Amino acid sequence: MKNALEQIRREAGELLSAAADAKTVEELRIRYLGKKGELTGILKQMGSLSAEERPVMGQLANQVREAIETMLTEKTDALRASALAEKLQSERLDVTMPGKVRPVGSRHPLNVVLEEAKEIFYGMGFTAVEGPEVEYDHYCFEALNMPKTHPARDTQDTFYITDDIVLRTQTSSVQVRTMEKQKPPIRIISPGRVYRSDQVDATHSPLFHQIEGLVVDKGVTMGDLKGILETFAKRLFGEDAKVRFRPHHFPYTEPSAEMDTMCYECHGEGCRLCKGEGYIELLGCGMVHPKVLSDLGIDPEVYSGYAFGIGLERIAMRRFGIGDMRLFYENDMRFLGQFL
Ligand code: 2NM
Repeated sequence: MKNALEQIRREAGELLSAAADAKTVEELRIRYLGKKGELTGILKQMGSLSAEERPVMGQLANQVREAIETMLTEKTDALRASALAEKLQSERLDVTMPGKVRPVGSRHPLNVVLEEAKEIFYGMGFTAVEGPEVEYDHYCFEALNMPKTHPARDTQDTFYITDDIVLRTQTSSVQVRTMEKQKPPIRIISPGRVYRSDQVDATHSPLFHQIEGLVVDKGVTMGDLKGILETFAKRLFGEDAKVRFRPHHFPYTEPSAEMDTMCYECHGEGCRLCKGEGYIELLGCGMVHPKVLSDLGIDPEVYSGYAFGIGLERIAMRRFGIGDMRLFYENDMRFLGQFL
């Protein structure tokens, strides 16, 4: 029995030192110390021993048990320690490594100018209104005093979806929708995408952006229109900006005008950029045509209004000195990254 006990201690020691994981260690614990384990098996045979031998063997058996328990604990600790060491090694963080460069985005130049223009108009009491880009012919043309046969409806310039539905060519459609729903006073801007069947070049694109404005109230005059637009130009281009108004024609305004800003290249002298004029066209505007108002149920004898339309691309080009409109749509980071 003494030999058997020593054999167990030796064998358990060898197997434990070879054990490579917690599962094997647990299997060995059950094999040697469990209820049906080898040590228990030996202890069960103690009954057959003599009275002198029994305490000696009992003591030896306890020593073997303790020895195996110690080895199990040590092995478990060793396995835990090496697992931890491995984890620390594999998850090691080198805080001295250079950081990853994450490029910071910037606003699109059209958004920069859009936000600026909105802020300027908000400051003058306007509210922004949006509307559909796919629009009924009625809101885009008919309600703006351009019946089917009107020359301003040159089919070349419009994308037709059906006979009655178009891609809006200006955001005036949004203003018509507003006048239809809301009674004066009205004081809105309508920024948004517009579409025209234009050939792409440095100053044309089939998709571009507009901000239109509309004010309808009692006693609104052309003087109000001029004041608002001159203020807008000064806020946008600087207090020294000079503007001038020229007579023009739009079917939906009467009288109509175009507003120019003094050429930023020659300061009014006349040069190649402004074609000798000293001024460059910035926007169209006018007093809302009485027929447009009355068709929408607004009495032109009581109310009057002014409206204007500004191309966002044109403002951005002038503001940043951009020579070619196509740059706005090409998503070239070398271009886009310049407008923070
Ligand atoms: C422009 C120029 C002049 C305009 C007119 C209207 C409406 F709906 F009141 F009739 N909205 N926008 C207008 C007037 C637009 O763009 C160059």
